[in-house]
Amino acid sequence: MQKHSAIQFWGAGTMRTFRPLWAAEEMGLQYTLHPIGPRTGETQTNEYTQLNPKQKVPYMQDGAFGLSESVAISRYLIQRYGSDQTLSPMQSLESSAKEDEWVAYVYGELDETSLYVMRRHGDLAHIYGESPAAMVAAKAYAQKHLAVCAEYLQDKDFLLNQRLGLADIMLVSCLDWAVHYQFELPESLQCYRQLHRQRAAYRRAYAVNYPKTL
Ligand SMILES: N[C@@H](CCC(=O)N[C@@H](CS)C(=O)NCC(=O)O)C(=O)O
Repeated sequence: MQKHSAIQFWGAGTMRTFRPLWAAEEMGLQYTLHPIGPRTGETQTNEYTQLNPKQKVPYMQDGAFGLSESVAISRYLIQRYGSDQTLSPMQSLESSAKEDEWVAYVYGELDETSLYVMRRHGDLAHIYGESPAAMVAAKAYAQKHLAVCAEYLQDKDFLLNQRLGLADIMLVSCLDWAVHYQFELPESLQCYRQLHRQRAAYRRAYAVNYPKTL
């Protein structure tokens, strides 16, 4: 276990908070987790707002360096602490661009445009309003893009370079979210998801992020 006890994470219990925890576990990083929840009032305190004015989780500090956004935090950790043995930063402009392509696609189309829209108008309808039409459209939109991922992953275990990377962390976390919302995944995505859920680091991060579900 590497010693990086200066790393602190805030936030637990959602797919966004899971991503940096999974990356950290893959790299054997030591960290302190403040498992605050998004709608518990804990993100609204003065102390937390000073750290992250967005009042959202996840948030990370590595020493004096603070960062929000699940993608940015996960990428920072990989760039700073990754290695060939664990998660490694992309080595060329082209591979980095390919990773960006997948990460932007999964985050933009599956997370924000589909699953989070379903969350806003489903679980969080008391805040954002009921919208059955938005729910139906978001689900259909997710299915379209899950089919694109499924086709690509017919003959692959990883999105890029035959090894786990940020793009996989993004996609697996969205697949977990989709399954939680009762999506029936195409077969190749079911196989891909099951493969990665067996990883020891995934399981450790899951136990830390969702202690109440175990
Ligand atoms: N784009 C951000 C989204 C963060 C986000 O929306 N987090 C939710 C929990 S999943 C949150 O903190 N919600 C509280 C709120 O909106 O008040 C990321 O990927 O980290």
